[in-house]
Amino acid sequence: MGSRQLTEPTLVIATHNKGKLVEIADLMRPFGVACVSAGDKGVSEPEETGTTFEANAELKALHSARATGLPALADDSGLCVNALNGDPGLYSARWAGPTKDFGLAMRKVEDALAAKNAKDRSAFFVACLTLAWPDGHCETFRGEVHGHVVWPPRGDRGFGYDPMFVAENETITFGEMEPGRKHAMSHRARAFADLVAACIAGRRG
Ligand code: ITT
Repeated sequence: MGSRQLTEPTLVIATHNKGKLVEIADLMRPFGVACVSAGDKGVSEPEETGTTFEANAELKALHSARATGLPALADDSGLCVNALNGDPGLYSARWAGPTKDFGLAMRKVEDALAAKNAKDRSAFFVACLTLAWPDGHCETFRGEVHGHVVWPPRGDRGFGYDPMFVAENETITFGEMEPGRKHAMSHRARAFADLVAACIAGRRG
């Protein structure tokens, strides 16, 4: 059976993270779908109780879809560092603490690597995107981008852990990269390309 198509004119972007919101709005722009954020719709942030990126993306998308009566797109993502057994992973947002201080979160990653005297600095970003409808139907897509983490962080573009991540075959961090170039290779862009092919293809223009 094929994937459900997004035919509605308006989509809720089910995130309270400004950096993600900007990226998802950029990626959606060519498809002529009006995007509103969950925050603008007054939707609360659900508790992320899932044990996988997929489960958390579905829980967030369904929460917004049911609260608004509109289809909703959520992203659950994180940075997985191999020498740290995949941490901060699902807890990437939580490592930044209540003030969402990603300088602190990046320092925690570096300190954890130093504590292990780790030589392996390989890491990857994961993004799971779920498109959910108010009737409970979900379509979920996963994207990854592999690379390594550097210290000190470099660049003030992007968000979150971008200043410490260098993708394979690149020399600059995502924090130094022009946004269009990040969108050509990121975990989020890869998941998004599959979502478009499955659920939005044909809508462009
Ligand atoms: P929502 O749940 O409201 O979407 P959040 O920030 O809590 O926002 P997550 O639970 O998915 O989102 O946490 C993922 C964290 O991983 C996020 O806060 C970022 O710091 C980090 N992250 C995800 N994608 C990233 C990217 O492209 N660049 C840098 N950091 C990223």
